Amino acid sequence: MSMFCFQCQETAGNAGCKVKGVCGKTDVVANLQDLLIFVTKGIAVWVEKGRSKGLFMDKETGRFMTRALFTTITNANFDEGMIMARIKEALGVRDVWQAKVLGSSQDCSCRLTTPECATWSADTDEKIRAKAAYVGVLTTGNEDVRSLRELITYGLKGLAAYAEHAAELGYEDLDIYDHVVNALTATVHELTADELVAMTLKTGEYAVKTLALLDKANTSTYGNPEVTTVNLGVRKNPAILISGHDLRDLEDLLEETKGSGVDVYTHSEMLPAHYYPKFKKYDHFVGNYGGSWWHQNDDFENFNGPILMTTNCIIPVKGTYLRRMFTTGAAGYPGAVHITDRPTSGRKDLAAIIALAKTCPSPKEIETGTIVGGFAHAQIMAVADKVVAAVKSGAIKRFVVMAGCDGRNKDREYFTDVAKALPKDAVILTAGCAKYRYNKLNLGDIGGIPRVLDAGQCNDSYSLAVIALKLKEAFGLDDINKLPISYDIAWYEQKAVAVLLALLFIGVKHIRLGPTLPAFLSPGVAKVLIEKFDIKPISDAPSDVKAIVAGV
Ligand code: SF4
Ligand code: SF3
Repeated sequence: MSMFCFQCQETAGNAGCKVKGVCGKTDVVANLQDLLIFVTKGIAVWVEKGRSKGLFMDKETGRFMTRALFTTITNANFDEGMIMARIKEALGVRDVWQAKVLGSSQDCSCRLTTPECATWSADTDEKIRAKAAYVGVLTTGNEDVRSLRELITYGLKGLAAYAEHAAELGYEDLDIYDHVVNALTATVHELTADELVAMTLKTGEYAVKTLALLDKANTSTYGNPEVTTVNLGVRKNPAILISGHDLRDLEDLLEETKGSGVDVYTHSEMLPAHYYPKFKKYDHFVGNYGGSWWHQNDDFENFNGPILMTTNCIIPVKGTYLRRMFTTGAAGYPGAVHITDRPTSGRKDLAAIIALAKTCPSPKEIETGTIVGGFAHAQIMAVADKVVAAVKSGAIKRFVVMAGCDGRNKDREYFTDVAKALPKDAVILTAGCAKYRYNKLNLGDIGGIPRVLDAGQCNDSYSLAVIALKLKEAFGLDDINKLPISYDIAWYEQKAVAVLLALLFIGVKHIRLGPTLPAFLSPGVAKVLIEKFDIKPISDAPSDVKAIVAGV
C-alpha cells in the first residue's frame, strides 16, 4: 500500500484508494495532502495551547488553516508542487505560533499534551515526502475512533471550503476559525468515542453557522438569487468557461472581460451564478455550458476556449485542453497555469486567460434550450403563501430534498429514476451538482411552482435548511420531521459531509444517503448514526419512491 484515502464516495471498492486515487490523485499527492492536514493539526495544537497564555486566533491563521483544509478536498488540487509549498508555509505558521506560546522560557505551562504534529519538522523536500507516507488515516488504530476522527476532519474540510468562499468576499468569523482549532485538536487528543460524537455534532452546528455566513456574503454582495431562465446554447464569439464555486473569481472575470469581445459561460457548479441580480448586468455573460463536473473531458474539449477552474471538481485531463486550462485559489493541476491570489485591493490578473481566449475559436454548440433556477430562500419565502396554500389544498403532497453531488458511479442513475418516478404532486428541492441528474427533464410545474426548485450550488444548501425551518414555522409544527419533506441526498465529496452534519444538527432525521454510505463510517459509527438519526442507504428507485410517498 503506497497511500490510503477513503474520503469520497468513489473510493476504490468502497473501502479505500491504496495505490492511486480513483479521482486521479497520485500516491505522492495523496500522502502530501495527509501531511498538510497533519501540520495544520499541529498549528491548531499551538493555537489551543496559546489560549491559556492569553493568545487568541487571528484572521490570518484562521484563513491559512481553512485554505489548507480546502486544498485537500476531493478534486480540488492535484499539484504536488503547490501542496509541497503549502506544507512549508504551514510549518512556518506553526513555528511562529509555537514560538509565541513558548516565549523565551521554551516551556509550555499548559497541561495539554504536545502531539507529534505540533513538533515534527523537516528542512528538505525529500524529508517531507518521506514523512508524508506515515501520517495518514491509518495511523489511528481503533476503527471507531479513526472513523469519528475522519468524519470530523471531512466535515471540517467542507466547512473550510464554505468559510474560504465567504472570506474571499470579506466575511470572516473568528468563532468559526476557533471551531476549526477545537475540532482539529479533538482529532489528535485521546478523546472518548462519546466526546468525538459530540464534536462531530458541534461541527454540524458550525457548518450551519458557516453556510449562513456564506449566504450573507453572497446575497449582500450579489443580491438575493432570483428565478432565472438560463441559456444552454452558444454564440459566435470567443469565450471563457468558468467552473467551480467561487463567485468572486467570476466577478473578476466578468469585469476584466467587459468590452473585450470575449464571452463568459458557466460550467457545472457555477451555473447558479446566473441567478444573482448583480451578474445579470453583464451582457457577455451568456449562459451555462455542459453538464456536471465529471463530463468535463468532453465539455472542455468541445468548448474550444480557455477554462478557469476556481475550485473542485477537476478530473484528470484527457485530450488537448490542458493548455487551455487555468486554476486559481485552492485549485491546482499539474501543467495548468495557476492564477495567483488577488492583491489586497483590485482583481486577479486574468490577462493571460483573456489573451488566450481571443486566439481560440468560439464554443461548439452541444445543446440548446434553457433551464430555470434561482429558488433560494428569499424567492421561496416570497411565494411562501402560495406554497403553504398548495400544501394545504393537497396540490403539493411532498417535498423531496435531493441535494448534493453528482458523480461517475453508474448507480447514480437512481436519482434520475427517482425524479422521474415521483408522483406529479411531489416537488424536488435541490442544490449542488446533484441537480444535473434531473434538471433537464422538464418535470413540469404545480400551479406555476416548478417541480424542480434549484436553490443553487452546494454552497447554497443553507437555503434548504431555511426553507424547511420556515415551513415548520408556517405550519406551526414543533418538529421539523413532521413536515411533508423527505431527504434523498447524493453525496460525493467533503462539502456534502459538512451539509449532512448541518442537517443532523438542525434535527433532520430519516435521511436517505447514496449511492453508498461513506466508507469512512465504521460499522460501529454507522450504527450510532442509524440509531440516533435513522440515516439509511438508498435502496432501488421504485421502493424508495413508494416509501417517500408514504412518508417513510
Ligand atoms: Fe480515492 Fe476519493 Fe481519496 Fe481520490 S479523494 S484518493 S477517489 S477516496
Ligand atoms: Fe459537485 Fe464537485 Fe459536490 Fe458542489 S462540483 S457539489 S461534487
